[in-house]
Amino acid sequence: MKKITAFSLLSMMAAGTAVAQTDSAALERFVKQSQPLCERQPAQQCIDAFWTYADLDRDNALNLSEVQRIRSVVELWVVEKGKTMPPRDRSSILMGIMMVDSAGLPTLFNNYDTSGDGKLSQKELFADVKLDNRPLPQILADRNAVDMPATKVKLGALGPLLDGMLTRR
Ligand SMILES: [Ca+2]
Repeated sequence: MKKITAFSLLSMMAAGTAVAQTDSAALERFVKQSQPLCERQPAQQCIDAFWTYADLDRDNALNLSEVQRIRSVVELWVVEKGKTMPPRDRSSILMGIMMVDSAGLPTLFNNYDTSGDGKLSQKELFADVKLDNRPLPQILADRNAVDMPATKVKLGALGPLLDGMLTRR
């Protein structure tokens, strides 16, 4: 009896690892496919690609567990890629995860979920960004396209960091 329990525990753990590695591989594919699209195509295409990747239950919105999953998968992916990733990219992603964790992902989620229905729509996520036909990174770097005061409020504890990041550009 004990053996069966240990075995099923082991296989559960193995299954868990397999799922995690598949998740990380899926993220790798998503990043590779979306990078050229996000750099060159109108922002909406990049957002739609992200949504297709992130919205697991296909209800057109992201719930907290979908967002938490992305956070975990990104961490796993960075750890797995390890030294094959440029150190600067690696440390900025890990720094991002640390910042999100210190602010608290559920808190950030609730700040963006302005309707309070537990789901994040594209509209809510980009409520403070004036999207146009430029690629998303260009829009996000444009102070006139991003409502900074509103974004700072939503980022809460991370708000002050936004100034630092912008002055470094
Ligand atoms: Ca969803």
